[in-house]
Amino acid sequence: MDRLLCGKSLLLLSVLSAAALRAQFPEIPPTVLPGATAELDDGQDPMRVRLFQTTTTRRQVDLGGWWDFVSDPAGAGDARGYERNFPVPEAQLWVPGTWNVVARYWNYTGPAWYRRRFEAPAAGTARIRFGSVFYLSKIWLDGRPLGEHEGGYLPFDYTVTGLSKGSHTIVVRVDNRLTDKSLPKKNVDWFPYGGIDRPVYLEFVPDVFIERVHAIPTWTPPSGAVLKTRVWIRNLTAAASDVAVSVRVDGRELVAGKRRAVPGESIVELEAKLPAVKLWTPADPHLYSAQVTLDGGRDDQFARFGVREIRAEGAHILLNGKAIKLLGANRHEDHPDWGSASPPQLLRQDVEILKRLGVNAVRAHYPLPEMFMDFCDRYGILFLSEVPAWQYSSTQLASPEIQAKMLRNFSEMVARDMNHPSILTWSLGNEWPEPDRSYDTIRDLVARARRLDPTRLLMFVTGGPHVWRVHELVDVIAVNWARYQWYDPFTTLDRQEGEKSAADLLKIHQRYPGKPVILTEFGGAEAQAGWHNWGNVKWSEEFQARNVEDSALHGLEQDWISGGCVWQFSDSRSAPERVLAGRLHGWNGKGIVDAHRDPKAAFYALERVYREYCARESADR
Ligand code: ADA
Repeated sequence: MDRLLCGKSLLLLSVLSAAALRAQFPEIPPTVLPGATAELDDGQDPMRVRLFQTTTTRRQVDLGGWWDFVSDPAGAGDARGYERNFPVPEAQLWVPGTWNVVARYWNYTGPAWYRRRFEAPAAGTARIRFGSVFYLSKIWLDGRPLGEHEGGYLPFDYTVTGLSKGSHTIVVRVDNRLTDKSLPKKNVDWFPYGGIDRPVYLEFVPDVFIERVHAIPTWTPPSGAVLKTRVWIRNLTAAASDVAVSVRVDGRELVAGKRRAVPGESIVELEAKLPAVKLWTPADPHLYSAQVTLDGGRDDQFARFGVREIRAEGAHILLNGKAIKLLGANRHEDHPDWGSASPPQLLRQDVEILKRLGVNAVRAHYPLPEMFMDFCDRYGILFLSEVPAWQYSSTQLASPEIQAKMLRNFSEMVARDMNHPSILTWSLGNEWPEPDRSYDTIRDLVARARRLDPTRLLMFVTGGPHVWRVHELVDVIAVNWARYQWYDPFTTLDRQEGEKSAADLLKIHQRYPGKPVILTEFGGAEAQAGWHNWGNVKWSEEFQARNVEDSALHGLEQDWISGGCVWQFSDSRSAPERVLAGRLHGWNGKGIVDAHRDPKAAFYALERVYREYCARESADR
């Protein structure tokens, strides 16, 4: 009885202090308000992919907007040649977008066809770039095949030579069915939104052009840095040529030189010292802009970078030489109105809500949009990015086909995101149920991934507090942990249960005292937004708030845990075939804000934990 009363008054206190907190932090940036059409501060990228201008030389044509759409459940379109004979459209759908937010196609998985006509303003060589198409795509221009691509979340492009000025038609066949061999696999715990779900555009390029730029700074304490600029040059002609490559940083020429561009692809490097740099930190995320130019203006590309150093030392993660704790959240690309195709305003709104929460780190199960990463760079949020190799069995991990997909995805993720100072870790996947059975496979994957980016911390995420042998392979031990097991039907916030899972977690550190541990997912309790209960009752906002708070505090109080990320930021839709006890109407309801971003009690509880931690930290300094 006493315990109950004590529990009630604690609960009352936390409700009251949540109210006090609300009064204490009433300032919500205006752009957080739903429906606000925020001007993007640096939004000079007219293609709305990045937060900054990417070129001054290329003429670009946005291929977003209304596309003709037809679903093809019987898979008849291939035989009927829809690429040339597109049938009467069923609908016009917005690109970037997904058909799974349109009532008629809400749960549709299968093939579907998109068509758009566009005007090329000039003749020439053009690159058509898709930010992401989920999941399988086949693309035709004027009835001729451009290529096929597998996998969402990452960009791909086709170069078209001899494009004529005037009208053209592009047709895309998309199929969002997942299988046991796809990445992610079928029955994954998020929705396989089908469609052209990130921006698509065309740009004119010269015959010798810049394909990609990596600007890789190395900090030389106390205040200098060396910038290595790696440039991928594509030469479409049959002859090698010498090109003048120059690198300007914040408008000033840093280094220039002649380099040979052979037919096909060449990778050239230029290195120079950056004197007196300002470091990138979460509190003061200073960014530099690098502009790479070919032959004094024949082609150019911009990259953004920040100078900071990340390394693991003993049980700590050091950012610029200082141990950091992650005050993080997991985020799915998901919203009831847009599915996986968040418009820029939503990306910005989410980042601002996360900042208000006090977050300094975000993790996702797959690469998030480039603009989200740009926001992380600008707002000082670290990012933990992952290959969507979610819960593969040992049989799946043993498959060479799956391994090849994982490594391809990893290298595409590094290729796209190498420049972001916000990227803290790369993860090869999540919660493989028996990872020690795949020890040799995982060791090889880790070694091959490390070669693709030796500068970042490498890990894969394990589920629950188990001591695995494979932990010895990674730079950071990543554990998904909740003090109270949500899927146990008798879960209560019982002290003994909580102590046991904390003791199990400690065993990992005792076995690997020289490695940092992070809680890649913590909290992990579902709450029906708006349902309150005074007791420790599952599904109530109060239950979730206590669980999240307890797990977060545990991660911050142990010196050997470098913090973690709450599971999860917002409620998200799960795979259509996923039927689980412990689920709200097919959604994953563990968001600390609901799917429309309205806060639950857990949001305020975690905000208090994160802000009090920061206040203590700055007082100690
Ligand atoms: C795991 C998994 C998440 C989610 C979560 C849950 O931790 O990594 O993707 O499925 O469980 O809600 O059960």
